[in-house]
Amino acid sequence: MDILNSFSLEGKVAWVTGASYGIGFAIACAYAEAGATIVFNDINQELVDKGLASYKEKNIDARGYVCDVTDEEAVNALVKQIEKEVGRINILVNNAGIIKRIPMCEMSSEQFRQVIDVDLNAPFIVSKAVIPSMIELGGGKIINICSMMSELGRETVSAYAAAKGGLKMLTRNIASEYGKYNIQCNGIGPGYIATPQTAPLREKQPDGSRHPFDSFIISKTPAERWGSTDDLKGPAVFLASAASDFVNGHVLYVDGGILAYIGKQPG
Ligand code: NAP
Ligand code: GCO
Repeated sequence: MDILNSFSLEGKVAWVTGASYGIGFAIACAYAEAGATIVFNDINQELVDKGLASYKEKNIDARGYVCDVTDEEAVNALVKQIEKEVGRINILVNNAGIIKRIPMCEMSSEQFRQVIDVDLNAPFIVSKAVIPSMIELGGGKIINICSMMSELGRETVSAYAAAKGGLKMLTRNIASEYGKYNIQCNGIGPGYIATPQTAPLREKQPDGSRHPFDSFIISKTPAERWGSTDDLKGPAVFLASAASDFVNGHVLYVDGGILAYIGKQPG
């Protein structure tokens, strides 16, 4: 296979969870450009319809389904429906996620549990639902959307960091347990990306100045900018394609260098 063809996703069915917009949407668009058939879900019909319209604007004939990824029964039913209506799933991206920014001692155990449920339990549920069919197909690709918080902590994101740290280890464990079936499970660890999820961290101040956290991230990023969802497309196609068939259990950080950098010196 020549090197460019090794990045092709022609003939593949890719399911990206929570992909009506944001990072999931960008990854799905990249997969469509690489030749894959796109399937996505979101938590309600309004979001699915919004996503379908967005994909249509890009001439992508995506299939959208309403499904809460924390609901194991709904996920198992959806996998059967996708296999019947579209085909068996070759590529799964566990993208759906939430964050609650609350100081830990002010966070209720229910709030903590909600984040763990979406960001960690759901990737377990969805991966478990698709792996048997991937084994029958002779292999597959699972990509878990991890985070800087798979490696680092910060104030107010205890649940999210615990979930994303766990997701890194779930990634490694799926790789370990199912690599013999030619299933590669890897993670993408986006840095700080401009999406609705991080909008509160970038809001302009009343005086028009930058949000303090915005300035902080610029000082912690060698690239001196926030990432865009476009920055994730190439790495996501690589991990979904034959080009990465011997890459397994790896978390590819797409962070502009944050994890390598102590931070800009003052002055
Ligand atoms: P986003 O804008 O909040 O989008 C997340 C998507 O997941 C939304 O469509 C959301 O629907 C959906 N979702 C949430 N809970 C769900 C559930 N139970 N079932 C089905 N869908 C659900 O987030 P994003 O910034 O694109 O991030 C996508 C992923 O990347 C997340 O896992 C996030 O943790 C991770 N990440 C983001 C960044 C960043 O800087 N943005 C960096 C590193 C990692 P609703 O609109 O209903 O919430
Ligand atoms: C936060 C941000 C981050 C990003 C991302 C960084 O509040 O610190 O939301 O958690 O979402 O996970 O990689």
